[in-house]
Amino acid sequence: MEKTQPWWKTAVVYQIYPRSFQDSNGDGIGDIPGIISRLDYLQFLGIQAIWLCPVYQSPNTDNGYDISNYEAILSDFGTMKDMEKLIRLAKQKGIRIIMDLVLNHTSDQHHWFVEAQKSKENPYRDYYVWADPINNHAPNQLGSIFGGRAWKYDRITNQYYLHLFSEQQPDLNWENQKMRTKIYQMINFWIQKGVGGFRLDVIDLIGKKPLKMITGNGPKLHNYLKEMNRSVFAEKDLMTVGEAGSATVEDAKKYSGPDRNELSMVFQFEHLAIDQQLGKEKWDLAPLNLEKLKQVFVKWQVELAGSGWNSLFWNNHDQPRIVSRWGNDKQYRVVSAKMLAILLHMMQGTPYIYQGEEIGMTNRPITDISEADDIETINMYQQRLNEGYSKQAILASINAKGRDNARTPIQWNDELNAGFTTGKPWLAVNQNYQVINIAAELANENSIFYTYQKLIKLRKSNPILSQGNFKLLEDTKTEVFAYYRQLENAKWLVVCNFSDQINEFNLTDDVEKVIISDYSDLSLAEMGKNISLQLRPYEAFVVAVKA
Ligand code: TEU
Ligand code: CA
Repeated sequence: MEKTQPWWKTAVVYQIYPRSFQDSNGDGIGDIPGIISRLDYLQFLGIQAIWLCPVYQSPNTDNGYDISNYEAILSDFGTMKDMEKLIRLAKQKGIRIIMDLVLNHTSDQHHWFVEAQKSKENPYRDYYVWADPINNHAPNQLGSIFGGRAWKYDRITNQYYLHLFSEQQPDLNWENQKMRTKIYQMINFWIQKGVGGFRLDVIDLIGKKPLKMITGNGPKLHNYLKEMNRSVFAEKDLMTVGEAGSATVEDAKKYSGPDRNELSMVFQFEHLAIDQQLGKEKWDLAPLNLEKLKQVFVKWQVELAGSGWNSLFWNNHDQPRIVSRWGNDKQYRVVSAKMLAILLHMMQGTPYIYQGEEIGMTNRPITDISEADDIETINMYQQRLNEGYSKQAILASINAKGRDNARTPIQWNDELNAGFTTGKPWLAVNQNYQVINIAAELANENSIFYTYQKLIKLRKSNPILSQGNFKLLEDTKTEVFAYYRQLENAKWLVVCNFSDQINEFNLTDDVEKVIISDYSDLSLAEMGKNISLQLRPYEAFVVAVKA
């Protein structure tokens, strides 16, 4: 057991996608003054940090993940003054701002790339990844994550540049020491502004060796992270979380091991790959396999304990809404959203709440591609049409997995545009806002919101959650996901019915106290030892039991 824990081990982080959070000036785009106006709400929810998706200057090919100036704020979002004010006012409320660092690539409009394109001799040329044609073709078959080839031909210099994402997102060359130094200076610029940490976009890609077809987990990846740590993070009480889609448990230990001096933790995606066909793309849907989901969580919980740190999340701005994905967004929306929250927030790690998750916001289905905004979705649609898929099949994939599902405006109330804007929202508001909105949640003491509020409080005040060990109950029905957390004499039992059916659960412990439950009428009196409980649809509870 650790004596003094870093703050982020008992923290819950709230993710804001600024474009969709709160508009303050009627242009239909969420902005920094809008976030400032909602800090009271976030403080009431109880979170300790905000992960703010990119707010830097950007032509918005990929909604801010294509940065043209790391040290300027996109005018749609406000000014640097607004940003400084956000950092200051949030801090006064005990909330730290975690900036999103996109270090694998820039926008093609970043002045480094504008220069680099001019000639092979330009001093910025080597900041990016260039290669000669082979037999008048791209150097190899490497594909872009957003579709098509990852190499783009440049006529002026007769070379190709690498873009693992869109053509407008050229990849930075991390082998270039000067470029790395500039990046570290930029990170220090933000540290001096008083931010609480960083989320590092696709950080597993920076060690790429594209001519050898290596993208994730390249040979020098961890050297770069150690150098970055020495140059900027060391001794500064910052929280750092790297997005690492390729990370296995062994990799995560390297990134987040207590003696490794790299990052606080990583986002791994193994649990979110379970509903896609093996070896295929996320669009190739497969039903959720609950046994597999349990195995994955158990593996990460048990194997990272003491030798790394987990991030815990169901959602982000790239993922569909969890209540629509693995809960039930119709009859059992409220109770299934609470079950999913309880299941995740009782584990060891740092939980992340993606905006709107705390009120059970749902996916937003579309009937025509013209309703889509996201570049990944639009590119995939074109590509699959060319490959002969039916429109209907492609739209079904988009409605299940498309990134716009999570990007619709936050539903604040039942008024015009859900209270998000007085103008025309950049992306249509989900039509269910009259039923699902924050004002309604706050007015109802049994709402999803108050479950999240309570979970955040529990984590802050119960070391068992941050430090206790984890053990799965093996002898349950597949649909029942149950585990113990234990720290010295304290022992908690977490029981979740991951199903819209009634399921039996045999209680073998002496129950002392109910910690939290998703049905408000759960009674301790009915919870004797060796009793068979009939768990209701999506019923979840946590009880303290005799150790
Ligand atoms: O996402 C990484 C990434 O690879 C995603 O594109 C992911 O594969 C897919 O969207 C979800 O299945 C990060 C950012 O989170 C994303 O928003 C950016 O588009 C991307 O990097 C490029 O910067
Ligand atoms: Ca605005």
